[in-house]
Amino acid sequence: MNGKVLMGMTCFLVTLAFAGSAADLKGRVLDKDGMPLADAVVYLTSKNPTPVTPPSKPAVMDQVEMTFIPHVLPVVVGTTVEFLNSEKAVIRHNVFSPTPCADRFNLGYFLPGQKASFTFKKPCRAMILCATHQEMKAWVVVLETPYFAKTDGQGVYSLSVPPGEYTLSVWHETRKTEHAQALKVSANQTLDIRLP
Ligand SMILES: [Cu+2]
Repeated sequence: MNGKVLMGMTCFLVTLAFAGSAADLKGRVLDKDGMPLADAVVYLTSKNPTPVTPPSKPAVMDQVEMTFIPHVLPVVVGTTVEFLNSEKAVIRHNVFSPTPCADRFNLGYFLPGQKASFTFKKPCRAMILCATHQEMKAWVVVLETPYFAKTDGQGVYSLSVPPGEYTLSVWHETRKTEHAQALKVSANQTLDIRLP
């Protein structure tokens, strides 16, 4: 093996090693008073987007005691979401979305133990409603990036991302516009994000 080939291989291996090392990004999403915001979706996009691969198994949004669980479901484009009905009583749900990028789908009525599904083919902030229970509301946040996380009850998010330059965005149902800021990721870091 000559020196040139060896050097080429070494460069290739170093590149591989670098591409494989992801940095951990974590922190909290807070409102302007410093109170934590649950169910916010934090996601990173870049000029060279990473293609997304929908999961082979569907994502799940259940309905229990006339509540959608989870309240916010972030997925990548192409993901099929199964809507379940896990009511103990005989309660019919009729899941639909009034949102155009979710084709204003309407899954019709289904009973406990039955399910219906929809595949989200476009980036979307799809509002999910039930035609029979006006108080029921949820969101499917359809993203074009694999780098996202949802905040927990304490407003905490955590994700892993390859080093690089990104736009960090935050969606929250109470905000009309999404927060966006430039972010350079080079190592593990903690970042609290305040929404106006
Ligand atoms: Cu319902």
